[in-house]
Amino acid sequence: MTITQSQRALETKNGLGAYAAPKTMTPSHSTDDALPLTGHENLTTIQSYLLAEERRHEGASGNFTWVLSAISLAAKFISAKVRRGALVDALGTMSTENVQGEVQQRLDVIANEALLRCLGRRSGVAIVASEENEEPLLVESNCNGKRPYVVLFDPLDGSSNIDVCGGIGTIFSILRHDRRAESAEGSVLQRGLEQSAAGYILYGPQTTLVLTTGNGVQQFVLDPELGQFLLTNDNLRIPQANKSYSVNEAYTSAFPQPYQEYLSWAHGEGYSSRYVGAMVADVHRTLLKGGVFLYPPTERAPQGKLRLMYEANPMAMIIEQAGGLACAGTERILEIEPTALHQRCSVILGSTEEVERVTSRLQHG
Ligand code: AHM
Ligand code: MG
Repeated sequence: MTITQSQRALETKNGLGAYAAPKTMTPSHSTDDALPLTGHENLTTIQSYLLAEERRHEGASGNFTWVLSAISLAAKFISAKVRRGALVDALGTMSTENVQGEVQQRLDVIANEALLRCLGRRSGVAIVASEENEEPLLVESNCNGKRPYVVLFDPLDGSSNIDVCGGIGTIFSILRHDRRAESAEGSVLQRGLEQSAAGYILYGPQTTLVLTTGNGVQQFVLDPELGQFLLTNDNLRIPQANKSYSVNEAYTSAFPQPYQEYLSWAHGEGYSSRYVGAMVADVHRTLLKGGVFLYPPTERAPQGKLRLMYEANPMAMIIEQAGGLACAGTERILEIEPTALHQRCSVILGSTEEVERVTSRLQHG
């Protein structure tokens, strides 16, 4: 649309020339519709969204907004590296292993460093903990006790998809720093229910950031031309049901019996199967379309494979805030008392009806 066309469209929509507006406008106008540049463009950035939220909380210091802005900056940096991939020599493996004993991909390391650097320099961050580091890192200059937040993350989830141009993502969880704790790990080991915020960034055909601060779920999409995450949905809700399950079905014979029975029941009911093999991509699809995502215990991983503190907890908070359920077996994930930073748990999350179909089998199994 040309400028003249879009001006005309506005004139029709507003009943007056858009550019006649200054007469009634004062500098105190701050909402997007006070200055309808085009009337159609989405101009609510994640920063403006967070600042507006901050204003609703009396006494907010701005620290939280600052922490989120560090995460969105790191996400833009990671997204740029992911997009260029082999062109900037960012693909392939390192000669090192991470704390889980897994071979690190170059992008794992790049993403981890980006998050550590962005978060480590922000006031507000007391401790950062990553899937890639054995111990939580105490941000050095925080000993004055003024920094209130702990940030945990999986810098690049779904590493096996990196080299094949598949969906990958970053998952994060934000907790309040517990100053009574005797060690950094002591402050980190809080139940998922204590999370102040949680989110993920999916580097797919678009880069999208999904966030909850405990007040519903918001989705932002990175506009590559503006270099900004723009709000596209301020209240994502998960469908109550959908005949779709997401699980690595090759492991079926290693799952406990009730999971096997659920899958065989779903086959008879005409369910479809969708599995990307990257939790961020599989949970994102489940959130938007409904269904259930499962990573059950297996013989090889009796506690499950996914990590409680920076994979299951943040995803559980998002799914619950969107109106769904998230369980580890029959237990609500957000109520699990953690005992170790890298502890694993099994996961069943998604639409309420679909999760209940699995958990009821586990209860009676
Ligand atoms: P990662 O954090 O090392 O990438 O591993 C976690 C990933 C999840 O994204 C995904 O749901 C799962 O591992 C896939 O595991 P599997 O290959 O056993 O199905
Ligand atoms: Mg992961």
